[in-house]
Amino acid sequence: MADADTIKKVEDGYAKLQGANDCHSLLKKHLSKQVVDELKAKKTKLGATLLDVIQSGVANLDSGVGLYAPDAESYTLFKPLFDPVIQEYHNGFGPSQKQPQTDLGEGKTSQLVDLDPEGKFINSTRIRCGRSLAGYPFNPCLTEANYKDMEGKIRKVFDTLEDPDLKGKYYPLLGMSKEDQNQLIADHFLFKEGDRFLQAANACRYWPVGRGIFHNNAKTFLVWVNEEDHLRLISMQPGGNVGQVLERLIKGVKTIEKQVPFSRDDRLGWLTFCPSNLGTTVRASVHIRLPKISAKPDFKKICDDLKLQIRGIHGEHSDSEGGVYDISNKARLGCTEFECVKQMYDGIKHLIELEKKA
Ligand code: ADP
Ligand code: CIR
Repeated sequence: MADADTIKKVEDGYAKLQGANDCHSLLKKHLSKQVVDELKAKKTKLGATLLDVIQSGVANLDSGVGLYAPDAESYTLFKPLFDPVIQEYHNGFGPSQKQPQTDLGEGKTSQLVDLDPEGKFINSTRIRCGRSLAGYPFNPCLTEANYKDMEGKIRKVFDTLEDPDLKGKYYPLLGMSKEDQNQLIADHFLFKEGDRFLQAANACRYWPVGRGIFHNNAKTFLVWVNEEDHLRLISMQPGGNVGQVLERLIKGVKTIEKQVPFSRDDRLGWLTFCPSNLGTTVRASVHIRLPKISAKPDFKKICDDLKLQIRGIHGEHSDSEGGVYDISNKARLGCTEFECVKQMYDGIKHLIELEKKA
């Protein structure tokens, strides 16, 4: 059972959220007094409490989601909070629904012809998915030894990659020069440092131990190690050839998953630290210039209706620069991986048509 101090902090957090009129997170919306009272004393086997779940959204009132799962058990123990958040984020995925079988889109990538063959709109295309190593909890419950151990395991796998599209080198954050790190971040290859949402979730302990990036020479296949998720597998390249980007990601996922077992839940699919990434874990995005339609007041509504999410040029919680937006599928659960990519593909095709007509 959670101790009195923890319970008090949960109650104070609830009061803070209630008093914050400019907070519009899913956490605030779904953390009712009834949910607080039902869950505030509970503790997972690894010792995670409701405070661990909500503390990022309490500290960051501008959160969109506002909660994280410290371990896999949290998704069931704190279900009365997670389920409505999951349902609202992922297109109504209800408590009795199940994530379909994985379908990355093998054999179907040729359907995804270049969205912008003349190179007028799309700077680059990126598809990423997250994976958690089976047998390890998420960030707040990991020890320094766990980080080292996990990094060691995955480095061995990187060493076995032979395919010319995939093979490359692992660069640990520990020992990387600030200059190299900042350049990789500025070029959109590496995760940023000091994310306040992750820090408040207690997800950056022992940083930079166990954190790093693998990439091939061309920086078109990359793997982030131990940032928000244990692994983020990424395929990206200049232009709008979504089919090529997906083809490379499929190759990478299939090669790596043969060697490492990943955590999958029968209902929630591939498990991730943030409930927004559950299921497929796929975010397929383009960096795109749509100067005419993006200037319209209803641009966000157009994207919402297409089930697309708009981010800024440096990822989540950043702003657009030079009229370039990051537009991706929003939902990742209740659909297949291929459907997530197709959601982005069809939506972007439509946006380009609107831009041409405007
Ligand atoms: P994630 O996509 O893993 O959820 P972020 O939104 O923080 O995380 O984005 C991570 C990085 O990937 C950022 O630098 C972002 O600009 C970059 N990125 C995302 N989509 C694209 C894209 N289509 N082309 C180039 N870089 C991209
Ligand atoms: C928020 O609620 O805004 C942050 N905690 C991020 C939520 C979704 N993004 C993510 O998982 N990368």
